[in-house]
Amino acid sequence: MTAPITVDAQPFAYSFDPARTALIVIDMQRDFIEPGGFGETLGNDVGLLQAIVPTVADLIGLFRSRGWLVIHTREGHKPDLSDCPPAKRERGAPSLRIGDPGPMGRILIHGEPGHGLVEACAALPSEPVIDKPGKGSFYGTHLGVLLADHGITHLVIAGVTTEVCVQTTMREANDRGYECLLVEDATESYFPAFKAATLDMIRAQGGIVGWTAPLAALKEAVA
Ligand code: C5J
Repeated sequence: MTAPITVDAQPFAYSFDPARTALIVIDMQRDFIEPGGFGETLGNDVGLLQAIVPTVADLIGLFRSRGWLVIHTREGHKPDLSDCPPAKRERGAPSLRIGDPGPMGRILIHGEPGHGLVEACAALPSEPVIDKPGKGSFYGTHLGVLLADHGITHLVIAGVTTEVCVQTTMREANDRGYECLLVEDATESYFPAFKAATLDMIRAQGGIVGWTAPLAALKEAVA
């Protein structure tokens, strides 16, 4: 065990042992963040998400500089859509559906340009990338096994979108016993009110889902 680090967080201080902690960077994909991808086909303004890319890259850099574990996730589906429930593909009235050809290749399909991570948040060859068919990062993936293999007990979480894949993953992790810290300015939603509500509900009732803190608080704690 290395010396624990304590972050000034809400609803109270968050302590973690770096040797037992992983950063999970959720779905920093072109399909959510750049024009022409899945996010925009759903009618969203992707500019809000673009704004946090430097902060997420900074957070990734902090973990890398210390040699701490960084894990990335990507939401997407097999080219034959066998892992995409029709309910997910057919719901609503997007301008393009999952699997349709768009400006960045087929929407949310493995291997297509839009499915990739934005350049500033690209994974290093040594960093695990979890491909997930759902909103949560544990459903249909080997994330749980990977974390167990590394002896991970604590997760620092970032990425998009706050109330969808980030919150779903944090809830899945919390139910599995992980102590989770969401980095407030390294996550974003297409809907500012949804982000604010998610942060509130995570740390309500004594941290019922976990903790939140800005990146500056994490940096100060590790300095
Ligand atoms: C969404 C995600 N919003 N990564 N996916 O559909 O949050």
